[in-house]
Amino acid sequence: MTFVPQDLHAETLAPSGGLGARSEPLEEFAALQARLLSALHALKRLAGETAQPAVSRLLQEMADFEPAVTVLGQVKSGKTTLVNALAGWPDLLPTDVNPWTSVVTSLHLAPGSEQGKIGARFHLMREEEWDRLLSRGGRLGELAQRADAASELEVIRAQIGAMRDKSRRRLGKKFELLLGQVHEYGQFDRDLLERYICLGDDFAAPEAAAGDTGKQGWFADITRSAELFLRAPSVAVPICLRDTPGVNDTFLMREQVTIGAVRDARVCVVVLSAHQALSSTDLGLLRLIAALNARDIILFVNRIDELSDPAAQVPQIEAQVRQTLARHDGPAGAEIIFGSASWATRALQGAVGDLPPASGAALVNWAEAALAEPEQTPEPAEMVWHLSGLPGLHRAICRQMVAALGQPHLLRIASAAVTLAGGLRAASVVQVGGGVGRPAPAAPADPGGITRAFGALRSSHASALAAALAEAAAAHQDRTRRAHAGFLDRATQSLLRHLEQHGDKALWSCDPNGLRILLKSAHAVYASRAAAIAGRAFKAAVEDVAGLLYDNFGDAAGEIELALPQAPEAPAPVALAQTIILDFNDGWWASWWRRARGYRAFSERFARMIADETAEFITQFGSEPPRSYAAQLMAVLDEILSQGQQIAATLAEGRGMAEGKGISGAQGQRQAIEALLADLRGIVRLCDAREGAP
Ligand SMILES: Nc1nc2c(ncn2[C@@H]2O[C@H](COP(=O)(O)OP(=O)(O)OP(=O)(O)O)[C@@H](O)[C@H]2O)c(=O)[nH]1
Ligand SMILES: [Mg+2]
Repeated sequence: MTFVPQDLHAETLAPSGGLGARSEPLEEFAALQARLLSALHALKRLAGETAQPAVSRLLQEMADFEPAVTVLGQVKSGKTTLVNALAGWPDLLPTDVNPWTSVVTSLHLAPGSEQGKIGARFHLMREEEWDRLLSRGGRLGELAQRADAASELEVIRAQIGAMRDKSRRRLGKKFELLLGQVHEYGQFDRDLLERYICLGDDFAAPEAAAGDTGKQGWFADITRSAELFLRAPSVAVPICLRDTPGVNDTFLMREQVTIGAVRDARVCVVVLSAHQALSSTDLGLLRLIAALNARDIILFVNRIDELSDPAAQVPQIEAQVRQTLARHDGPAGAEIIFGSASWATRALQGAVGDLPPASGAALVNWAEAALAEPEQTPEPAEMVWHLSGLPGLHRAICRQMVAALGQPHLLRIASAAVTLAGGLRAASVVQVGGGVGRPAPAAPADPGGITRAFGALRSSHASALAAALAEAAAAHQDRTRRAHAGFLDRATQSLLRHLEQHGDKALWSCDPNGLRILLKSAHAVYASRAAAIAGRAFKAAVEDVAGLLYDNFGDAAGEIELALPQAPEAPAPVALAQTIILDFNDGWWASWWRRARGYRAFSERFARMIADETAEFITQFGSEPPRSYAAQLMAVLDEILSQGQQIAATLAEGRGMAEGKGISGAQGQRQAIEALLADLRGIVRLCDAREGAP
């Protein structure tokens, strides 16, 4: 057997019939997805004019589904190299010591038999975003304003200023015009990517004359996001791979961008460098990891090729990473995979013969530890690929992708399809009437009356849910405020103790992570309450819809299986990860301390200052997550009622059809619907079983 790395990659991410292919979760998912798709097409054929648009909507949702994997992590840990290797495309995105990634880049990979770059879209920052970063009113601007000399914030202010000057100088008059633009290309190459997504090392240095738009990094500092569209034989279903800038404590420019990118991420790969894996200096990254949902995170410790003795060092690094995570309230039990994107790249390029000597020695050392029993001499590239950790990472990603995204998506669509098919079956009962031994349907309903009745249901359920969620949100705000007050209180107590014991000469500092932990648990309480409230509201709505259908269509309505949707999970409280002034313990704090010393009512001033510094953060945290989650939940409720109304229309249509169609035609239709329903229920069961699986 000749080994082609690309194919091996294809087998792991998207098995195409090779060894162990059937066990791959993504492969099973793709098969189930195909089955649901053909059932939906059958449903569309059976549906009358009234029900067809609803089926088309489900088909559209199937077509739009694109699970995403977000790669984040330490600066220069090899995120981009890893993203390329995951895509099976070693030199796709630019990686190097310089340039470095400065924007969130989404690779939209669509299955295809041949690799191809089919388009690129770049969003440039909007005026407001730029302003928010730079202006005095902006968060960073504000932080920088308060910064005293020699503080980290001074560095940020300098960075912001340099960036603005550089962009303005370089782009000249075009600068204002460019803001907010979207640039689209039918093709892309490395030069184009470098112009938009990489900042070079000439970052603060003088640069080329205005008009030279071909240079690396030309638009990078005003680009907000990049989307690249590709065909890849390595994927079984459309997938989005998202590369993000490194999380770096002193380079806050991109913090908001990265936080925004992980806000809704359910599959996060956190990349660390083996030689300095997660120390307590990685505060920005630790904050982000701690704010994400623990089960959504997979850790990849990269660059083990740079270790002198990986076999011995890997277990030590793992212990140290888990310890650091535990200390920072992070996911200490998360899956940790060790590997080397460098080795993966070599394997993909078929260039494993000329590894640098140190890397080769590390490989041999790691092979002894990682390969349980020497296999029957695998091909070198195959062995390197295996040792690179990529197959294990693929598996973990696929598992997580199917469990967190794929399976709930199929379950939702299949359940909606069962309801629609049940509506069709009921319509056929209406047509057949007593002919198949069922009671005759109730007296013909008045369509205008049904529409009005649904209108009334919709508004009463919507206002009930909105009111209950508003109450939960108010309780959340209250808990948030109390957490804030409790934090201030404890911090002040601790300050007083410090003053008693050490006087005001010794510097004391205040760690805001206690506040974050309190807020995170407040958020968890809110999320589970809101989900429970929504669950009850959904159930009540489904019951009322069933009642309304029964009142209008009699026993025929009993044929319908109304789906009871689950409340979607609340997004992780990633806003907690943003840097607040208290995160900076150096310059500004020392100087505040110096200035404040000797003042009376020291602790009072302290409490006021901390309260001021955290007020906006607290207000925002108290209101924003409930607002966005409530909108999500209200949309699900609306869907239940639309679906009910849809079915009423289908039933009314069935009654109309009864006059035109013979009984045998209706019975044939009924048999086809029965078969389809059985298939759809089978799909629902499979999705449900998976949901219950660990
Ligand atoms: N030795 C070794 N080098 C690696 C590995 N992965 C990446 N590199 C190198 O490290 C440098 C940085 O890699 P990138 O992939 O650009 O790292 P990054 O994390 O995306 O960097 P930023 O986006 O700037 O934070 C490049 O020169 C890569 O070739 C690895 O596993 N081992
Ligand atoms: Mg990068």
